Amino acid sequence: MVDSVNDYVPVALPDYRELPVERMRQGAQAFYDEIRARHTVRDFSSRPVPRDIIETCLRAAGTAPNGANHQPWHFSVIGDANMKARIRAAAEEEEAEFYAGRAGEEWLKALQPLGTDASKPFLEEAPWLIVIFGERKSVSADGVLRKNYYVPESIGIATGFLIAALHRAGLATLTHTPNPMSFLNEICGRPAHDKPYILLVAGYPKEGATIPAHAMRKRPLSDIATFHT
Ligand code: IYR
Repeated sequence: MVDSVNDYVPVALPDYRELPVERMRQGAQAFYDEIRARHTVRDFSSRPVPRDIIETCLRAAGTAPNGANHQPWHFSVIGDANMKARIRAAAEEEEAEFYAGRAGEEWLKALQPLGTDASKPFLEEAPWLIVIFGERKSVSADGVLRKNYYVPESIGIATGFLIAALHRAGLATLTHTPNPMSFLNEICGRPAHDKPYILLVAGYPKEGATIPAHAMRKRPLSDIATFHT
C-alpha cells in the first residue's frame, strides 16, 4: 500500500535559462566539437592529478537522472598504489582467460581492431581508478534498506556525465570492463548487493599514446537516427 501521506513537494524550476535559437545552435555545436575530441585512451602517464578535480567531476556525475532519485551509485576512487596493484593482478588473471578463449571466437574477433589484450599496465600507471558500482539496494534517509530501480540505466547515464566532466577537465579516460569483475567488491569493500559496472581509468595520456584507427570511425547521423516529422 502506498503511504497516504503525500510526500510530493513541487518547487519552481530553479535554474533554467532559455537561449535564443542562434545561441542554442552554437551551444549544441560547441558541445559536439568538445565531446568529439574525447577518445578512449589506453596508455596513461603516472603524472598525478589533484583529487579535488576528480571530486568535482564526481559531483557532476551525481546530478545524473536516475531511478526514483535513489541515486543508486557508488564510486570507489582509488589512488592507493597497493590497491591498484591488487586490482591489476586480479583483472589480468580474469582477462588472461577471457582472451585465451572464454570470450568466444566472435567476441575476440570483434576486439581485434582495438588491439587489446590481457595486459593492463594502466591499472597501476594511471593516477586514478574509479570503480562504478550500481547499488541494487541502498539505505534510505530513514535507515531502511530498500530496492533501487533502473540501476543499469542510471549507472550508464552517470558514467556518461562523469566521462564528459573528466574530458572537460582535460583528462583522458578508459572505460575498462574486466570480465568478470566481482573481485572489485572485495577489494573496494562493497556489499554483495552492489554490482560493479565499469572501472573508469582517468589521468593524462602517456606521451606518444596511440588510439586504434578503428575507434575514429563514427557512424553518420543518417545511420544512427531516424526523424519522424
Ligand atoms: N574486458 C576486456 C575486453 C574488452 C571488451 C570490449 I566489448 C571492449 O570494447 C574492449 C575490451 C578488456 O578490457 O580488455
